[in-house]
Amino acid sequence: MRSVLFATAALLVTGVANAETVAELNEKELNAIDANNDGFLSRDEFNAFSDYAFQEMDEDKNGTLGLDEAKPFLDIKQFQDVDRNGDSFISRGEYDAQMADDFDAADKNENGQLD
Ligand SMILES: [Ca+2]
Ligand SMILES: [Ca+2]
Ligand SMILES: [Ca+2]
Repeated sequence: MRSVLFATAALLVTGVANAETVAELNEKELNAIDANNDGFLSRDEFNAFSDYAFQEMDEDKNGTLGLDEAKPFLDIKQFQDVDRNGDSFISRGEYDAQMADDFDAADKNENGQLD
């Protein structure tokens, strides 16, 4: 599966709609997430960014993403992929699991950071 939520998060922070994977993020987008500007995206930086993105999406601040909240960013298929227990809400746990999977998938050489 593609890095759906990461793309979503990238969209929120950078306003760039077509970055579908980490690999497609350009230098400017990466810099927005790379807090210490070392040119690498560490897991901590990724988690901070992911937390920010969740809170931006969770408009009613109830700690889950409903279909209405996710609709601007995910199509129904993507939503269902992330909603692992099928209750029509993306919980924080489901979101974090997806983001962790996205990070692992993007970290091809498994050095704990994206470069
Ligand atoms: Ca960094
Ligand atoms: Ca919500
Ligand atoms: Ca769910």
